[in-house]
Order: sequence, then C-alpha cells, then structure tokens
Amino acid sequence: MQKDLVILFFPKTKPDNVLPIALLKLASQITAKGYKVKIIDSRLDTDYRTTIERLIKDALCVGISSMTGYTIEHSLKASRIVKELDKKVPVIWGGWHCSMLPGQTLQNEFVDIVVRGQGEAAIVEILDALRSGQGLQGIRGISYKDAKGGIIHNEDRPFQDIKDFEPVNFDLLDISKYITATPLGSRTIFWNTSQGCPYHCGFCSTPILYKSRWSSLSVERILKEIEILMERFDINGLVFAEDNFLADPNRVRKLCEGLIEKKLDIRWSTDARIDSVIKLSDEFLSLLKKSGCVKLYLGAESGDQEILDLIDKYTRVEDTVAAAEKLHRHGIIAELFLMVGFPLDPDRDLDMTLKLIREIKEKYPNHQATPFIYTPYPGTKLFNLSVEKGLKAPQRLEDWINWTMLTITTPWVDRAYLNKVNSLIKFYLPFAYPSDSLLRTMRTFWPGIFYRVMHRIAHFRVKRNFFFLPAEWQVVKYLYYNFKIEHNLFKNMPVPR
Ligand code: B12
Ligand code: SF4
Repeated sequence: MQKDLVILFFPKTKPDNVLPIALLKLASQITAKGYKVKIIDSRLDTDYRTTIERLIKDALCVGISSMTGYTIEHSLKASRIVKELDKKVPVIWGGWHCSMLPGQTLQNEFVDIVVRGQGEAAIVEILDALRSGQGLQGIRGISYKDAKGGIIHNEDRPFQDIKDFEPVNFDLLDISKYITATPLGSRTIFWNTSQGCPYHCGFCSTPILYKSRWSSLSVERILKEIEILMERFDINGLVFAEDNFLADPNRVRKLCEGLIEKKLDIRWSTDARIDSVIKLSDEFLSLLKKSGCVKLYLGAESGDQEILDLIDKYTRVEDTVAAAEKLHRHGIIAELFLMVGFPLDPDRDLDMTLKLIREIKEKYPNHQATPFIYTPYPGTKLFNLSVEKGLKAPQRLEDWINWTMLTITTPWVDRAYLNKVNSLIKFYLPFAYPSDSLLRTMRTFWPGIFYRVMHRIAHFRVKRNFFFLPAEWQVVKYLYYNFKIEHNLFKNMPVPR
C-alpha cells in the first residue's frame, strides 16, 4: 500500500502559544490534494518522539519548519528522530532559516530536501514526485541531495499570489489550544492575511524570502475567515501576524468597512510602516479605530537617521514622532520596534534611539517603545556588511541555535554596551515610564515607597542619559536574581524576547 501521510513538525518558539499558521496553511493544501496530514506542535506535544514513532510507518515524508535561532534545536531533534526510526523517510525543511542557507542546511545529515520561500505549491509537487517515484528535478524553489549526496539547487520558484491557494481547513489543528487572553481580548489569536512586503529594508529577511513581492487574500475571504474564527472559536481579539498589513491601504479600508458592516466586534492589532501611517488621513484613522484597531506595531527601527539610511528604511526620525502623534490623536496605541547596536556607531545609535524614546514617552505616555539588540540575519544586506565588520557566521546548521538577540555578541558591541541595553530594557525604561499596573503599585504604601524611589532615579537617569555607576541597577539585579522576588516586585518588567 502506498504511503500517503505527511507529518508536519513545528519547533519550540518563544513565545510558545502562537498558532503555527505556516503549517496549517500547508496542511490545507496537502489535504486538498488527497494526502493525509498530521501536524505535530512540539510546544504542545512535548513527547513528540512517541508520536513520531507511532506515525512513521505510514509517513511518506516529514516536513519541518525553521527559523534562525533556538527553533533549530527542536527542528534538528525531530529530524534526527525520523532518521533513527526510518532512514528512508525523506525529511523536508521549509521556512525562514533554511530558505536563506539551503546548501548549509543540506550539509546536515538529517535533512534531505529544502523548500526555499513559499511552501504551498512546492510541497505538493514534492509529494507527487515522492509518491510516483519520479525525481525532484524540475521542481522549482527546492534544493536537495542527489543519490550520491551532492547538493542540487533547482531554479527559483516565482512568488505566487496567495489567492491561488486552497482555503484554510480549520479542522486540521485544535485551534482552541492557541487562543489566549491578551489586552486585545480574552480570546485572542494570531492570524495572517497577506504574505511578503514590497520594501527591502537591509536587516530584514522578508524581502529576500519573498523577493520584495506582496500579495493578499481577497477582502471577502479575509472577512469569511474572521467570521469562522469568531463563530467557531469565539475569538474576540486578533493579531494580524504579517509583515506589512498596510501595504495596500485600499484593502485595509475595505476590510475595516467590512468588519463594521458585518458587525464583527473584534479588537485587533498589526504591524505597520511609519510612512504608511503618516500617509493615512484622519478619516482613515477613525475608520481603523472604529473597526477595532487597538494597537499598531511600528517599524521605527532607530532614532539615528544615519542608521535609517543605512538600512534603506526610507523614513526620517521625525516621521516616527509624527506617526506617534497621529495614532495618539485617534486613540490607537503605537508600540515602536527599535534596534540598537548596529555595525556603524553603536554608541551614537543608542544615544539617538534613547532620545527618540524619551520624546515619545514624554509626549505620549500610552505609547510603548523598547530597544532590542540588532541581530544580523543570514541572507540580508546588513548581514553581509556585518561579516565585513568582523562578524563570524556559523558554518554548521546546529551552530545557529544560539543565534538569538540574547546570546550572540556582535564584535562591534562590548559587554558594557550589552549590560547598559539590558538595564534599559529590564529596569530604567519601565521604571522611568511606568505602566498603569506599575503606577498602581507605586501608589501603595509598601512596596510603593521602593517603587517611587526607583522611578525617580530611573527617570532622572533616562532624561539626562546619565548612566554612570548604576548602583540601583545592581541592587535590582541582585534582588531579581538572588531572591526570586520577581513575581511581586518585577511582575511588570518586560522580559526581552
Ligand atoms: C508569527 C511570527 C512569530 C511567532 C511564531 C513564529 C512562526 N514561525 O510562526 C513568534 C511570536 C513565536 C515569533 C517569534 C520570533 N520571530 Co517571528 N514572525 C512571525 C511573523 C509575523 C508571521 C509568521 C507567519 O506565520 N507567517 C505566515 C506563514 C504562512 O508564512 P511563513 O511563516 O513564511 O511560512 C511560509 C514559508 O516560510 C514556508 N514554510 C514555513 N515552514 C515550512 C515548513 C515546510 C515543511 C515547508 C515545505 C515550507 C515552510 O511555507 C509557508 C507558506 O508559504 C513573521 C513575519 C511574516 N510575515 O511571516 C515573523 C518572523 C518569522 N519572525 C522573525 C523573528 C526574527 C522572530 C524572533 C527571533 C524575534 C525576536 N527578536 O525575538 C522571535 C523568535 C522566534 C523563535 N526562534 O522562537 C523573522 C524571522 C527571520 C529569520 N531569518 O528567521 C520574521 C520573518 C520577521 C522578519 N521580517 O524579520 N514570530
Ligand atoms: S522591515 Fe518591514 S517594511 Fe522593511 S522589508 Fe521587512 S517587512 Fe518590509
């Protein structure tokens, strides 16, 4: 009997409760073509070895998702398990990391095939080839090992409009496991309505993976999917997890009008470019708000114009302030994504970014802004510049596991720099500009006294950009790490992702 089961594996991520949208979309294509699918999410099925053992005898192949960083650990573990159980079952990797480094990924003994970029059409063609025994030559957008172990890279697959793909089959996963309470709503889920982005920012993997192309589902289909999520799963909060939600403002206008017309009462958030926001009219922003938009994550990136120019952002620092003002006026919260520690002049970019954060927080206290350490991602323009500046890139798949913002050290930033950024993220910024819950604690007698003192010191330091002898940070760190009192004292402190 011919095997027709496809196992799709999703590795551990941080945070760990986000719907594996990629695998659900792939599974929907696969089942529409008559194959069976089992999605294993290692975040829910921690004993995934047993599950793979149970299923492997029927498996035509195993597909595994990858991102640069610690997700590779479990993607690799699962690949090893498959090969230990049955060497003949092909292991296919797809997603962000292996698309950037297909050759290096295939050098690993447990990986047979890499799908570069969009997976929907490629995976189905691979399955047909595996089932019929035809070779993989001619399947565009994939790389693989031939019979002698040589690595073959087939030609690229053109970016395909996502409207061509089969509708999502919501029965292929237990959606209820991915619904969480967030400030958006008691039952929030991540969803996705478009793919790619027409821009080409130098630090970002998207323009490389999707060749600076963008496409969207029709507004009718998006509304239908939202209706399903609301009716079947009682969703009341939605994070549109995409790169450039506002790439086509007309689509967003129609979507918002549709949400209002259909009385779909949902609170939502998404990512947006700064220049897209400043182009929006007041009438458009009111429509966004009315349709349930609560928050926009803005790719502000830096407060240093030289960095914005270096990364081909095509925005100005003052545009960020203007976008924040517009959103504030319409009651939409802006959360600024910012990075520091670029390979140009890290001290200056930190100072300028801190200046931008100060300006935003002093003017619009409800907006949020946190700086993260710049992590070079393979395949991007800035990664190549980073290598020129002395960055040592891992040479083996397994060495990318520690390639995360919290663990890599780029040669142009030293320990003191990292400590300063860490103290800003974990202590100075949240205490200088306290959240509502921190403010409530500050109003109590005890530990309110401690909080008020810390707030004053943190505010003084951030305002004057004066971080000489940060004794209070040492005290906080000592309490935080040694007395494990974080639940009471630090419950409002953001943990860097
Ligand atoms: C939701 C999301 C998350 C979620 C879930 C991650 C996930 N993999 O789904 C969470 C919140 C966990 C997350 C975390 C992070 N994320 Co994130 N995230 C996203 C986001 C916004 C959407 C992902 C998504 O579901 N897209 C929709 C699906 C349909 O598209 P897709 O994932 O690209 O999948 C397609 C192909 O890649 C391929 N494919 C994928 N898997 C497989 C498997 C097989 C077998 C095959 C054949 C094909 C295939 O086919 C799919 C369909 O076409 C993307 C940006 C984006 N627009 O995609 C960033 C993105 C993936 N994240 C990114 C980053 C940097 C991070 C963080 C490192 C951020 C940080 N500083 O901490 C963390 C850490 C992640 C970790 N290592 O645990 C980068 C990845 C860069 C890279 N080279 O890996 C992206 C691309 C953002 C960006 N533009 O820089 N993220
Ligand atoms: S950073 Fe945002 S705007 Fe720039 S290329 Fe990536 S997804 Fe597009």
